[in-house]
Amino acid sequence: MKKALITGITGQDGSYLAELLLSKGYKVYGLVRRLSTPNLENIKHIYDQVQLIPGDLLDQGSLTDAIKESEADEIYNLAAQSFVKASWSQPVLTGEFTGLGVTRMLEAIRTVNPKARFYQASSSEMFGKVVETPQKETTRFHPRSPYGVAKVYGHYITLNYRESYDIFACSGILFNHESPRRGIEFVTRKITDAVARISLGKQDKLELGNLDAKRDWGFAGDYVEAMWRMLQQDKPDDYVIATGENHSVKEFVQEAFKVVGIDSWEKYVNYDNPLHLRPAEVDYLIGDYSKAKDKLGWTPKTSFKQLVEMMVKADLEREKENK
Ligand code: NAP
Ligand code: F7E
Repeated sequence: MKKALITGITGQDGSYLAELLLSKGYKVYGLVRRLSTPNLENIKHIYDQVQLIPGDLLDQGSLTDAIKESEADEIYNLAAQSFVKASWSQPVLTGEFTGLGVTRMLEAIRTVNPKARFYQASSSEMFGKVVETPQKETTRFHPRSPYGVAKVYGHYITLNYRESYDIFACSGILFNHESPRRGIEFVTRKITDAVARISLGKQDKLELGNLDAKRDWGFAGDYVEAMWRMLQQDKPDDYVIATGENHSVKEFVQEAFKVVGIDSWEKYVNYDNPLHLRPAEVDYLIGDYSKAKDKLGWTPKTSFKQLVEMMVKADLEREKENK
């Protein structure tokens, strides 16, 4: 039986990846940090099938112990401070978790089990102020936030451990991916939850920032399959994972309101709210996933329309239950 360790198992991607690996017969371990109130909502349905190990990306000893205890063949580093906006108010913490945390994981692998395969969650935020369109593995990085900068560091330290120590280390450069398990502060969930609440008469207005930014949005459930495929190859490499299609935040809003039968979305939405604008914006992202298609045989399965509908319907169900 293969063994896998997932950092960030309680997050959106960690929970979908855990489901996928369990379905493939893996023994799944998840690293969880200590919180005063445990955050296990995303994994409550598989809680008794996974083994949780306490640890924190800030604490080298706990990472070393987790790799020893799990004896993992595959290690997926999904944990991070992942909210771009928060990275301006907590830039040092973001650097510690999202940047140096990767080095701590790689050091733990190097000292405990350098034969383990490693996946690093890199991000399209590394392209930031894009220098070419669509963005691919060879596109030069120009990050626009402390988060993006920390991810560039994580990306290159992963490459460096591959070249220095021959560790099987891969980076997936994933474009935005969403789901009903997306954190509520990210724009897609914020919109779908508000649309559900507005249609049920529980909320009047939705406050947003910049509606013109364009993102290449896919479904998280499709993207974790690509992570797993990267670690099954003969050689470690880096891959862009995307849909090859992008939409503006405004289009996402329109599509979400359509799901509940509201065409006049403008009545319910305030935008350019300074609270939700960023010191530097990433205006336009669209990924070229042809390398992943050729080498991994991976393609996205869920369309933009299906994704929006899935998220609005899940929030409607949730909001009906939370009377
Ligand atoms: P997420 O939902 O925000 O999950 C982040 C996870 O990291 C949570 O389980 C969180 O645990 C954990 N974590 C945070 N700080 C930690 C620490 N110091 N020690 C241990 N665990 C810690 O993120 P996601 O959307 O699933 O994304 C997964 C990864 O992919 C992240 O690295 C993200 O930056 C990257 N990424 C995401 C996207 C996207 O569109 N979703 C695109 C590209 C890259 P708690 O439950 O305790 O908070
Ligand atoms: O913003 C605009 C905002 O916070 C998307 C993370 O998973 O994907 C994610 O980062 C866009 C931006 O995601 C609001 O200005 C407008 O242009 O949902 P987001 P993100 O910043 O793209 C990348 C790939 C990651 O790696 C990250 O971990 O939407 N926007 N109004 C807003 N955004 C938010 N959050 N809230 C608003 O009210």
